This record gives sequence, structure tokens and C-alpha cells, in this order.
Amino acid sequence: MTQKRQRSLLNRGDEACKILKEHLDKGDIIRVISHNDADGLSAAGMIGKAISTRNGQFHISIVSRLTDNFIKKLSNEKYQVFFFCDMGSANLPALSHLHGNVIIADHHQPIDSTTDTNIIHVNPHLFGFDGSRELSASGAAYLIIRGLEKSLASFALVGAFGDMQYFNEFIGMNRFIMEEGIKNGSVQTHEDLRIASRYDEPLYKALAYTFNPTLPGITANIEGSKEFLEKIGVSYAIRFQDLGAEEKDTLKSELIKINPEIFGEVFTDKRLPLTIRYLSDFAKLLDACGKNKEYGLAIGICLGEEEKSLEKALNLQRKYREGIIKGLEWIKREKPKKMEHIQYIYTEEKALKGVMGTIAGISFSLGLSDPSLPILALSRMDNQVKVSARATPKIIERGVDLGKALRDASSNFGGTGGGHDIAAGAMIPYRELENFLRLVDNIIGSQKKES
Ligand SMILES: [Mn+2]
Repeated sequence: MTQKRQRSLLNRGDEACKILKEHLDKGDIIRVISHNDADGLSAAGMIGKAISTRNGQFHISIVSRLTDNFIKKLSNEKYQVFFFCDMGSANLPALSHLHGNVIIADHHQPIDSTTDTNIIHVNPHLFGFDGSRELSASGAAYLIIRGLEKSLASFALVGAFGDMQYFNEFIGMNRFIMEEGIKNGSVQTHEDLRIASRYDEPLYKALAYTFNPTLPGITANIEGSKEFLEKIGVSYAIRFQDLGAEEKDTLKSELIKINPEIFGEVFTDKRLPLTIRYLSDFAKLLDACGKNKEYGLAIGICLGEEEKSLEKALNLQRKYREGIIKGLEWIKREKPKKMEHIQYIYTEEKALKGVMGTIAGISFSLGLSDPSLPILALSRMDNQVKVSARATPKIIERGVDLGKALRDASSNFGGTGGGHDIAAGAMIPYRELENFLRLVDNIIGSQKKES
């Protein structure tokens, strides 16, 4: 059964690829529109890379969401083909008005599945795969691109890491892509410490920046990290890469005592520069670029503009990580406010707004929030509130779907929202905030009952 669904999804990807090839052969510029997170950036970068290896041309726009206004603007553009990534599945009627072909590589729950003749829709949900864990938008884009250029599987896994689809293993189509990548040499896997930034930060910082898996007492705690390394007698000021074999062994056995998940399978693409060779590091760097609105920089790195761009992105990442640490310290002080079925944090502070979703996601495993309740991170934006919601796999197992909850609740108050079961977002009017929270609390409660 799975085999058959997989075959159908692969066929859909091939169909989309055929359209893409026809346009490339005609010399058409491929118009790419993608999302501003790590998954969307990786998808756009992968498409750009595949097109340039065929000497084709592309024009990429990165947006935070697909608005009717933006689609209207696109409808005035003279392109013959539009390629949407990480978005589009919720906009089929509007996209059917674009002239030319429309290719969608999305993994969000489609709102309706009517297919117009100009749209080719590649979405795991249409084939019974879970778009939250089994395929990212980069993965969906890869299923299209692999007919042009087979060597880009690592980008698909970067997107999956970016969207937090990896929980100790890749499953579903992600696994298929991983295996294909390993087979053709674009992905390697080995057992290793799963620490961040082994090539570009001194060890004490690398450990403090290891947010996933978390190391209690060390993650987000620069001083704690230094003390830990001093105590076990491992040099803390040099990079992990430069440690001697004996020190590496000591570090490994001491870290495993803190969290066994810190050691396990890791994924690399050895063709990439060292600082982004570990695919989880690459995802984090793209995320940092996205959060800083440095989309061109992110795409440039995907396309292989190395040295200078990488240095710039790593600097952005340093600042971003300092912001995450400050944010986590803030949650620790403030504590999330609890309702019956949800908890939330709220800020009007500019410095915190950029990291709210990220710190909400990390808060569970650091023990800063209740791991049994979804958390909503709320940032005031003038008359509106930006909502980022995060859950854990355990919460999802009880029937919770944050994407549906935020979509239904926000539309009740003239806002917009949606996403995945485990991570979702919304924009709502500030004056409705309390009503919105009450409604979300209610919806989550009934989701748990129904399951
Ligand atoms: Mn995505």
C-alpha cells in the first residue's frame, strides 16, 4: 500500500518535472516563490542550483506568506511558469488565475483539492503521507527536481531538519530521499556527537548552542558549559574539531551521561563547506538568515557562493543565538501562563519578537514549559498579534493539531493562520487576543477528546 502511494507521489513529481523541463528547453525563466524559513530557503536554493546546472534562468522571491495581493502582482508578470514552494496548497483557486503553468511543492494541509489544468500539485497529504513528518517542502521540491538533477537530496533533508521533521530517524518519503541520497553519494551518514557548530565555534559555545537535543545545564548556558568542560578536563576554548582523540572520547562519554540522544546518527554532504557540512547545521544557518531577512544571502549559500557569504551568515547566526539565549532566560524568569489545555508567553519587546517561535519550541526539553501542553508564543505587532504555536510529538499523539486549531480560531476573529500539527502560526487582531486564546484552548481540548 505504502509502495503504491509512494509510486503515485513520485509520478506526480515526475509530471511536474516534465513541465519544468519543457519550459527550460524553451529558455523560459522559472519564477520561483518560496517561504522565508529554512525549509523554504533550502527548497528555493535547490531549485536554483538544479536550474543553473542546466544553464537555465530563474527568478526567486522569498515571502513570509502568500497573500492575495502578492498573487495579484504575480498575475501581472509575464512568466510562463510559476514554481511555489512551502506554500500554494491553500491558494489553489487564486493560483489557477495565473497565466502559464503553476507547479506547487508544498506540504501544508491542502484546503481543497480541485485541480485546475494549469496547476501541478505535489503535496504529501494528497497521497496519504504526513506533511509534518514524512516530507517537507524541500522534499516535495526534490521529488520534482530529481528528474533534472539527482544530486540534491541533501537539500531536501536540510528542509526536513529545518521543519523539525527528524525525531531520531527519517520516516516516510524523507527516508526514501535519504536512501536515494546515500545511494548516489549526495548524503552520508555516520554515528557522531550531535552538537552544533563543531567547525566554527569554540567548544563551550558550540555546546551552549546545541538546542536539539538539549543538554540541561549546558544548552543556552555559556557559563554552565564552560564549567562543565573545566570539570571534565576538556579544553573549552578550541573547536571540537581540534580536540585530541582522548579529549573527544571523554567529552562523548560525559555528554551521553547528560542526554544519551546527544550521540547518534548524523547526516552530512561532504561536497559542502565544513561549516554547513552537517545538514542540521546547514538548516540552522538558513533559519538564522531567514529570521534576519537575509534571503539573498541564504540562496547564495545554497548556490555555492562560499567564503564571504558564509562568514556573514555565521555572524548573523551568532547574534541570533545570543537572542535565543536571552529569550530562554526570559521564559525562565517569566514562566508561561497556563490555561486548561494550552500555555502561552507574550511580549511587546522588539528584541524578543524575532525568537519567540524558536524559544517556544526549545522550552519543552529545557524544562521551561509544561511538556504536556502546547505553547503559544505571542508577539504584539501594532494592532495585531503574531502567534507561533509549538507542540511535542507526545502532544500530537493525543490528537492535537495546532495548524487546524489556529486556522479555525483565527478565522473566527478576522485573522489568518495555519500550519502543521506540531508547529503553526497565526496573525490576529490585538483586541481579540483574550477571546482567541479562550477559543484555542477550547479547540485543543476538544481535539484531545475526539481522538
Ligand atoms: Mn515547510
